[in-house]
Amino acid sequence: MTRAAPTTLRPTTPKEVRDAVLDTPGRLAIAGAGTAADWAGRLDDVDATLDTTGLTGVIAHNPGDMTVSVHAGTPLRDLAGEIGEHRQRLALDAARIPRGATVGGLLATADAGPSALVYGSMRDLVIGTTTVLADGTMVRSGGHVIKNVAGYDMAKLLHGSYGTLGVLVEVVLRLHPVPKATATVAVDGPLTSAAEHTARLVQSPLEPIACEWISGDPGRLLVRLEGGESTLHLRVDRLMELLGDGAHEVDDAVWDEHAALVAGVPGLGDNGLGDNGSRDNGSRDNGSRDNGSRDNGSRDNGTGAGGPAADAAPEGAVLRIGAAPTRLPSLIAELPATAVAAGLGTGVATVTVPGAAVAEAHDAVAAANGTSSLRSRSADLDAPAWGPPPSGLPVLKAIKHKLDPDGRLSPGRFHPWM
Ligand SMILES: Cc1cc2nc3c(=O)[nH]c(=O)nc-3n(C[C@@H](O)[C@H](O)[C@H](O)COP(=O)(O)OP(=O)(O)OC[C@H]3O[C@@H](n4cnc5c(N)ncnc54)[C@H](O)[C@@H]3O)c2cc1C
Repeated sequence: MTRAAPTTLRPTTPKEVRDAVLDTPGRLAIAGAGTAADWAGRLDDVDATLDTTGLTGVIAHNPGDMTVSVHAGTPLRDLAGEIGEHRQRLALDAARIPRGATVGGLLATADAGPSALVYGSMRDLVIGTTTVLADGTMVRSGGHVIKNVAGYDMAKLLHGSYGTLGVLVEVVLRLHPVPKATATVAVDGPLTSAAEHTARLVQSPLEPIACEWISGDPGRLLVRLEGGESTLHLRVDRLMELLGDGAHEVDDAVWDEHAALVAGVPGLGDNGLGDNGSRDNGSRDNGSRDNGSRDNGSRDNGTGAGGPAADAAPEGAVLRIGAAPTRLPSLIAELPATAVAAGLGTGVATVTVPGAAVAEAHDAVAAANGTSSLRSRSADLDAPAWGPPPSGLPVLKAIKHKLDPDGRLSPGRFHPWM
């Protein structure tokens, strides 16, 4: 095992992880690539950090079964490159994948991107995990087939656990084919009209992969389609008809602006979609279906270049909120949001609000029967990471107590709940 710093342990095998957990008394932080280090509750003081970025690589890829097992510290963009050779992908397009987010980190933070509308989140894509618990026990759950779970479904428990229940060392994932072609259609307008469009689209046979509204003046709805090279343009034409005047096909680079909003750093995209009203409305509708039919879904695989700068400081505080899709637009309208990326089909949105408004925003989301968590914020902001405690909190506490009775792992992440 290599020690990168006195208090940082960087194991390279599951056994080394177990040894690190057993040999290190006291409290442990678990870190991946650090792309979500400031999400959720701030870590309390710890005695050591267990860095999982030495646990990398594919363990087994079964192209015929469309499953892959990987070491948890593998950056998803690296995995995308390997399985992409077989024209397969993990159908997850979380905004931070191009910045190096690891498979384990994406699972532990319950992260997902716009295509969750069709493919779900990591929760739906993981079919097995191997985890080291606080007492050194190595727990294996699931595997390369779906129907083999017994006892706790650890993969589901670990989804969104923020390193508080155990150290993920291996993850088995179900894969999807890389689409032959993708296209994105945009139409400018406020959130309310975007929500109306989305309500019609998700009922239509067009099967949009993503319906996301990004804020601006007046804002813009982005709709992504996937399909065969010879037929996609027909669906694009039909989609533009349904969306009406002003709808036009845009380059995939528009999703960089979306990713920047999700990271709380709007305006980093280079495609003229900033809040300055200088959108190149329609100019990208170049009629070039060939250009629109990009052939590899590389953005979905997280291999696209660009995305928000890793170290750009968010303006205000970034909250991830979830609510019933029908309730989401009115909920967002209530919030003092300065930037929004809203999944109008999924009900999941990322909003940037002034730091002083975080507690009030949590309350508004809870009042709408939604959930919220704090993502990025400035270092000096003292704001609650989570909203009012959920009714299931005693069950969460009992599970935490069962798996980590001494509270060694990632203390503080669920503050103020536990
Ligand atoms: C790795 C793996 C192995 C599996 N192995 C088997 C197996 O061997 N045999 C088998 O029959 N099924 C198996 N299943 C499926 C089994 O977990 C259930 O069928 C599954 O929970 C329901 O699937 P779902 O996707 O509809 O809901 P899920 O994605 O599991 O759940 C959706 C939501 O509903 C909640 N929920 C689900 N079920 C209930 C419930 N009964 N009460 C309250 N809330 C609930 C969940 O907490 C979650 O919030 C397996 C699933 C996985 C991931």
